[in-house]
Formats: sequence, C-alpha cells, structure tokens
Amino acid sequence: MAESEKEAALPPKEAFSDWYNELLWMAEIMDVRYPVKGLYVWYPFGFAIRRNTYNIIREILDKSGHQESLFPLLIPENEFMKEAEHIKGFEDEVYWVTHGGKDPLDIPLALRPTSETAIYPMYKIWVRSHADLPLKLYQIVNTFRYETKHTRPLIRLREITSFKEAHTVHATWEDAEAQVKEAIGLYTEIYLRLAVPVLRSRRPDWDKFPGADYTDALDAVMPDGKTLQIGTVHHLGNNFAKTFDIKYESPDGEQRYAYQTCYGISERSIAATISIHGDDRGLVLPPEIAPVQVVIIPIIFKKGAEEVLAACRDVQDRLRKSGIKVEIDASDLRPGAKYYKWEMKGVPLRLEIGPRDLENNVAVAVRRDTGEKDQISLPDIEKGVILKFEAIQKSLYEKAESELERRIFDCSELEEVKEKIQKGVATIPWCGKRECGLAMGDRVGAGILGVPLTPRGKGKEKCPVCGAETETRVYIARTY
Ligand code: 5CA
Ligand code: ZN
Repeated sequence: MAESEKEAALPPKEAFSDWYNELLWMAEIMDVRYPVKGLYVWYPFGFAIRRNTYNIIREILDKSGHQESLFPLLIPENEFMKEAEHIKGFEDEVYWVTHGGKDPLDIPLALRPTSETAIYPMYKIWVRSHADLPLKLYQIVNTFRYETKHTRPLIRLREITSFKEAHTVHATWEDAEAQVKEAIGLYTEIYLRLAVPVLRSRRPDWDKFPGADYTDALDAVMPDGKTLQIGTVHHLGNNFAKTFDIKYESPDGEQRYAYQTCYGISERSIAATISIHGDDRGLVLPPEIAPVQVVIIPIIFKKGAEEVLAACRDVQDRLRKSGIKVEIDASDLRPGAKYYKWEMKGVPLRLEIGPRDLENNVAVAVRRDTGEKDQISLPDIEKGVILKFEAIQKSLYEKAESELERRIFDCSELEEVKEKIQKGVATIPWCGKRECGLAMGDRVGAGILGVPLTPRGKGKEKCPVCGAETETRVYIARTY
C-alpha cells in the first residue's frame, strides 16, 4: 500500500467504534477480511503485541506456582454432556465435528468452547491424594464459541485465539475461595503491567459461569463508557468434581470430593489496552508490550550525514545490548511521514539525532504518550531511555485511572442511572433480591454488572425498586 494512502487520517477517538476498526487495520494489528464471520487474522505486528502481552501473563502465573500444559481441542460428546448446568450454558455456542472424511463419527466431537470437560476427566486420573493438591495448571489455546451477538475483532470472537484458562483443584471449599482471591490479585497485577485499571465485582447469580458457585470478574471501562469483561474467576465448588468424580484421599484416609476453580483471560486484554491508551494519532503502547520500543530518526543534512548515521547505529547497538527493541528509520520519507508512521504504531519513545545534537552529545527524546520533548545525554542513553519508559508506564496508568474515576457515578435514583450509564458506570443501592436486580436493569436499559469486591456502599440506603434497606451498592453499566 502506498504510504500516502496510509496517511489517510484515523477517525477521531471520539467516534470510538470507527476509530477502533480503522486502528486495527492502520496499525497492522488484525486483518478482518478472513472469509468466516468472527474469525480474524493477526498481522505480524499485532502478533508481536500479543506475544509480549502473553509473556507477562505467563510470567505472573508461573511465578505464583501455576504450570503450563496443553489439552486436546476436541471433546467427546459424552464428556461434554456430563455437567447439566455447564451444557445448558454452552449448548447453543458449540461447534461440532461430526464426520471423519465421509464417515459419520461414532461419538461427535465438540470444539472446546472452554476446557473443563477436556481437562477434568484427566484430573480424575491424576488427583489421588491430598499431597497432589493444590493442582494449578493453565493453557493458552484457541477456543470456539458460536457467538450470536455482534462479533468484533479482539472483543467478541467465534475463534478466541488467545484463551488463557487456568484450572485448579483444592482440598476444601475455603482453599478454592483463597485461590479465587489469589487469581483476582494476579489478574489485577497483569492489568497493572498493561496500565489498565479495572473494576472488580461479583457477578449476580443469573450471570455467573454455568456450573460455578460464584463468578468474580474484572471489567475495563472503554472510551465509549461501555464496560468490557476482561477476565473472570469462577469458584466451581465441588460441582464438577462430583460429575467427573475427582476425589482425593484425605490425611485420615477418607475419599473426599475435591473443590475447583477456573479463570480465564482472552485477547480482550489487548483490546482494552489499545482502546484505553490510544489517541487520535494511533496506538499508544505501554513500553513492555511495544514491538518497537524506540525509533531513532536521523536528522540528516548534506554535511555530516555519515557521522549522524554512525551515531544512530551506535545508539541502536547500545540500546539493543540493554534488551531494548529499537529501530532506525533511515528511509527517504519526510520526517513528518516518519513521525506519523511510528506514532500510529504506538512506539513509546522517538529519539532524534542530528548534527547539532552530536555537538552537544545528546539525543532529543519525544514521548509518544504526552508529546513531551527532552534531551538525553548520549553517554547515559540506556539509563535515560529506561527512566523514560518508567515515567511513561506510570503516567499511562495514572491517566487511565483518573479517567476511570471520572466515569463512575454514584446515583440514588434509577432516572439518574439511566442518564449516567450513557457516559460510564453507575452505582446504586441494591437489596440483593433477584427480581429487584432484573427490574432495575429493565428500567434503565442495561444490566447489573456486579457487587464491587471493594464495597462502595454509603451506609444504610434504600433499594430503588422495593425500598428495603441495604448497605450494598452495585455497578450498573452498558456492556460489550
Ligand atoms: N472456563 C472459564 C474460565 S477460563 C470460562 O470459560 N470463563 S468465561 O466464559 O468467562 O471466559 C473467560 C474470559 O474470556 C471472559 O471473561 C472474557 O474476557 C473472555 N471471552 C469470553 N468469550 C469471548 C469471546 N467470544 N471473544 C473474546 N473473548 C471472550
Ligand atoms: Zn429490592
């Protein structure tokens, strides 16, 4: 594609949906032209963001005692059909493999929509004694869901390509509950590394994972004020242990059913990161996940061009030795076109080096997030760049966090909720009764997201539907 064509402007971020779709293409993250609905293609640049993001996820899970493993994609119908609630929740979303060549299969095979029913028959074999517990495994795989709501790249997919699912086994309900808390903490840590602040809440009963005792979730608030569920943690009680017969021998020699949890994150993590930080000029990436962290632009005049290029190469070598991903753009493009290109790609830091800078022994550093210009002395370039990265990471998070605060509205009436959820998330007292929760949702044209894990109650208040006294406030939001 001609560079001039690519320089066509990105729609303003105000028009979020258009901005998002154009950005995925212009920054070369996803190609949406694959001829199956809900399936998209990762460009190499997007895939590099994915790899960096999932390295963070792996690091955080591994260091907290999880082990990565890999289970099959295909699940036999008889295993899939064991857990009644689970089937009910997923039966309309499953793709089935029914034939091998021309022959119908004896037992149809489901493409995993999630892997409980692939993993737990093996857990039945593996879990023998209390000494085997806790068991904490995860896998990063593709899963398939025949979604009927509007599909969107990275957000609602029919092939989720980057489904990280963890499945743990414990001796007691309380141990599993502690695992849920650990998982919420780990996910919060993952999102902190992506500079994405999250809302954490317990889903109402009617919205929990099929087969779970309860579901806690992390949501991001997107630029249009709608929330995106970017991680869920489920306490499975011993519901699956009973259907899959997962038992362990306790220290006193008794056979007991195990308790389980599972939790998942998908490429929605990347959708949230790019949506929250991006701007009218394109991607803004946290340094840790940027495929190119620094771009060096040689400022070349006829005189002294060689020295400038040599200095740029020297800076590149030194930064690379410090593990920084750095490119030199010595192409013939006008400087403006170069800035445009690398800004679109979200490169956190641009270094400009020209003859005058060499005289002063400095590089000019320009931050992608703020546009702030500064000089870094060449002898200290490694340290200078790393300090910039730290400052960028910190201010990305702080900016996103104050934006999030700005979008949460404590309301006392449903009329007010109805208005505020056009801009963000509302909180309102709720007595906890199902019919009141559903009625509230109906009246405001949205739904209860959940009960905040860090209570937002303001003492005794009244449920706006039935008038009962309560100290609980819930989040209400429009959701993706
Ligand atoms: N087995 C459990 C835990 S892994 C499970 O499947 N939970 S889930 O259904 O809630 O999915 C986990 C996370 O995957 C969700 O919180 C959401 O962030 C993401 N997700 C779910 N469906 C899709 C989809 N169609 N496209 C993209 N991401 C999805
Ligand atoms: Zn009520």
